[in-house]
Amino acid sequence: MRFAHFSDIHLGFQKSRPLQDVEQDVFERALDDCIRRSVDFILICGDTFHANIPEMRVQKFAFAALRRVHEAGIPVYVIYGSHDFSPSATSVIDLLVETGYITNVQRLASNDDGTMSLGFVTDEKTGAKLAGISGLGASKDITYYEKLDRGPLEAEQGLRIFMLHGAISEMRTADDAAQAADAAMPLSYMPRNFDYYAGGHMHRYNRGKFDDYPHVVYPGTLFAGFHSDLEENARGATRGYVLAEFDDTGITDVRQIEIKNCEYDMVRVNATHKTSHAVNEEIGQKLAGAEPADKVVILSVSGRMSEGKTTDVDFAAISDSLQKKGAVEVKISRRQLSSAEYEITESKGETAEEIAVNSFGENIGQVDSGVAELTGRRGVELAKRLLDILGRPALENEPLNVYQERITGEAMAALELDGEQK
Ligand SMILES: [Mn+2]
Repeated sequence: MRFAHFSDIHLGFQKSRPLQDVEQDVFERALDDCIRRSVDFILICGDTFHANIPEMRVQKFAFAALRRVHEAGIPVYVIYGSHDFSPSATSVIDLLVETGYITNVQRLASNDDGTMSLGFVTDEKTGAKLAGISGLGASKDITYYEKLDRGPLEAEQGLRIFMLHGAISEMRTADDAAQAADAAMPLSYMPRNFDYYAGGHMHRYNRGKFDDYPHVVYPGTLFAGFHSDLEENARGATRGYVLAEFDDTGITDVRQIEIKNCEYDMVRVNATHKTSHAVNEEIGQKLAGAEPADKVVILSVSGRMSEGKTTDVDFAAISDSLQKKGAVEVKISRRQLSSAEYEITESKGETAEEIAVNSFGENIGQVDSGVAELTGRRGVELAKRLLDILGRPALENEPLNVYQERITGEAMAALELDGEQK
């Protein structure tokens, strides 16, 4: 028997048409691969979609692909992630649950004594027992773990799988922490002695073995859900899903199944002690021999120039010329480019996500509030979540007043405020 484990697919993340096509293609090929291998079931551990209401184009191909899986007789078990959950509005996940193409695994109930109980969903064909807790954004799900009554979960017999969407301290590398700077929880928050811990939220493939926690696995994103994921792809990161084999004795094999996405070209230029003119020249030379057709090109320029302004490096022209040569997409990373002649002080960070977190972190000390949610690390997470919500675009044909009301509702829910949403 075998199951496939996915997470952080982030359908709808890509903004340009060529990368949207790759995103769709990768998703469809991955699910078709599962059908071809006759997996017994599929797990998706959160952030299946990049937003709770993705655009119709995304919903259409996702529904079609999941219908094929359903018709092949393969159940799909999911939890929400921090991106596709909404406390105030219906999520596309709820629509897919209604069609019967997927099952939401979370069976969480509050007890009178303040603890919380978690129930199992049993996979009919294999008898595997699944329990899971969704990611709620701003690491709010951690409060569920703190109240979780783990005894009955640990006493359950049979093959047990625990699905989660969150960072586990023991598994997190410094790079992970920089990429998604939210709170991590200790492994001991999970019920012990499950056969397999199916993780989501961390975008890099990672597996660990610990006492009482034999298989803790993060498949990572399928393609990209952060801009930095594309750069990691260009540096050679293998993306795909995890295939786990099991029998009556437990898990017998765990391995990553690679799903190729697209071709990349990574061009790095060290600008240290060079003039802006020399940097332009060097970029030109390095790109002259490049064959960017049908590739995603990542141009990374870093270092402190001796002369000229960072704006003298003509990234727009470079990007144009690469696109004329047929590049699928040109991503320019210049966060670590500076000049001795013109210093600009900015919040540090490589990605928009990091910059936001760092800026909030540097400024949150000025918030004079007795409310714990608005200060410290929790305040930073809440601010990041609000920024994410407020940056969401209107849906196609969505009237302005409906859009405003929806976004206001989402923001109020994130702040845990009731009241007139007008
Ligand atoms: Mn994610």
